Amino acid sequence: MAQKFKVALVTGATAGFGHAIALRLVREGYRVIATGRRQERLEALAGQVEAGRILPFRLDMTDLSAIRALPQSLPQDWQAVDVLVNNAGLALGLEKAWQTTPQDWETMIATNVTGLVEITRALLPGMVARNAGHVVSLGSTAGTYPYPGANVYGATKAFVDQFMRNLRSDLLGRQVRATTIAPGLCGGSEFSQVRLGDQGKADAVYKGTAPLLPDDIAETVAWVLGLPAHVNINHVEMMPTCQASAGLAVDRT
Ligand code: NDP
Ligand code: 8X3
Repeated sequence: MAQKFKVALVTGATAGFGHAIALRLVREGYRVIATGRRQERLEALAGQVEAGRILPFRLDMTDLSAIRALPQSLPQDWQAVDVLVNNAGLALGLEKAWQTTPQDWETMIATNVTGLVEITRALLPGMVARNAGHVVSLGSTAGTYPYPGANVYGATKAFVDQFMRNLRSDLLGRQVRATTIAPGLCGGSEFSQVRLGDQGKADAVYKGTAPLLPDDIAETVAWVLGLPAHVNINHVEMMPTCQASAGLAVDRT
């Protein structure tokens, strides 16, 4: 089994996109290292597939020593990670910039930016040495289109997009690919519950809409990974049909 399947590491696999991506990549023929803070969710995920196809691996994206210890802290036959899916991330609050808390900003930056670059830095040398690999990161339409209350969250996602584009530059001449997937409104995950801290408010975000779903994101990840090795998708922006950019705002007071 060990050598038969390529290895993918998916961060934030305890819920939402990451959970769907992990299951999809098993179907695509990968062994998947599923990470997140909630160990019981990781165990339950592994229990959904054939033994040995998902390795539950508890990892807090704000724990820089644990991230830097990768991949040596993985079991030996899981250390050659072919695909990294940088999915773990969060938004906290929708307050205006002067009303938010510095702690919320720090948490978003620590998780969406610092954790993401650190795990990429930890796993890239192996990919470059093997001259094979693919890093897929979750950006967001919030990284391109500003909206009130997106302040630091949107900025973290803009960072992700530019970081991935710069990786492409560094990786020129290597068989290691880099892709950002930037979704818009997506339901079926814990994103809005985490952001707003209230299930009722979270449900209201999706009321009357047909949002993207985690399986749509997983499908897109499978697509970019499955393309021939000479094809690198740099950036995928995706929205549900019910969403479009809303234009510029004007204050007429
Ligand atoms: P969920 O809240 O459903 O899932 C987030 C995942 O990130 C969980 O598995 C959570 O695991 C993990 N996570 C959060 N903080 C940490 C941490 N400190 N250490 C380790 N893992 C962490 O959200 P989604 O699935 O919707 O979002 C996934 C990604 O997609 C995020 O980066 C998000 O910004 C992005 N995105 C989401 C959109 C949406 O509308 N839903 C649209 C565009 C982008 P645990 O709590 O167990 O640690
Ligand atoms: C999540 C999409 O529009 O809530 O990144 O910022 S949005």
